[in-house]
Amino acid sequence: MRDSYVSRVGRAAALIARCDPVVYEEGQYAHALTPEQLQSYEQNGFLVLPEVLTAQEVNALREEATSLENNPAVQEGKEVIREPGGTALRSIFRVHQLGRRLADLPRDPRFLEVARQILGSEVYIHQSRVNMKPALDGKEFYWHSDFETWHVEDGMPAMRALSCSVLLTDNTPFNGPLTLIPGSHRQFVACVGETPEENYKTSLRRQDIGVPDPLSLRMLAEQGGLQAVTAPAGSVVFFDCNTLHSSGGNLSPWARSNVFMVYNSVENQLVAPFHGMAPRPEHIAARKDIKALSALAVAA
Ligand code: 6CS
Ligand code: FE
Repeated sequence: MRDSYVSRVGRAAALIARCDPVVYEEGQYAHALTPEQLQSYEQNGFLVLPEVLTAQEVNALREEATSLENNPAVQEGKEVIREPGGTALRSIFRVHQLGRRLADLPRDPRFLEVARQILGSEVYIHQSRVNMKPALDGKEFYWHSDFETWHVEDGMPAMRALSCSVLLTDNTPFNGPLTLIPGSHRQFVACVGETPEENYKTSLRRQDIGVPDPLSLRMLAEQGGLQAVTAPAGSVVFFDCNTLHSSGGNLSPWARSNVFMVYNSVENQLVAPFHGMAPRPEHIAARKDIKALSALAVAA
């Protein structure tokens, strides 16, 4: 398969114009967003929907995430990533297969229909996680494009995936909110440096490889600005797989906990990772038994 987005091949950084649509099938495959919302997503590479979930729904989800966090079997499991330089939990992966409410979440029509509309096809979960960003201790996630990693390390062919982040706590200016560069999804930043073997064992704690160079970052930020998603618990952010984003450390005494569900088109299933790397494990990048998600009869 031709590699349209060559990155981490030792050469200098480069900007490659996106050659994939942002919204597929002109947004006609399903009907969830208004034309204005769809246009805003297409333009910026993300869309914030405030307070989609009720307080009761969010509390139940947060309780389930907390019980996973405190579950000794989960704590010892491969899905847990701890903060760099410490032991506090940073992320739990594959949460949509670990908790009941979290299992229903990707099939909630309020999210699934948006993903089907934007990706213009049936969809499945490529990856899910809860990023806990604990109080006083949650470290940053440096600037990156998820697609750059999913393309190079997971063999995701095209930019036909998106993340749906459900805020389990208020995201404020003080607890490390998700921050995005509007419009950055239109340029693929080819990164410098070679990928070490089993890179995920360190990159999920602190990502040093596959991050954009300062000049490209600055150029895209000067074009699109920076937007922090400060919103109440229960709000939802949809962002394109290639939109540059980061989040700062959390020095506030309140956690910033968000669930991330990554929807991939069934037409965009993973192939062998580009540049001959070994595939990452199933709990980080789904390859087996891929089935299109069916919507729950009613919202979870
Ligand atoms: O490597 C990955 O798949 C993960 N890395 C980051 C920093 N964001 C996306 C994803 O969770
Ligand atoms: Fe990310």
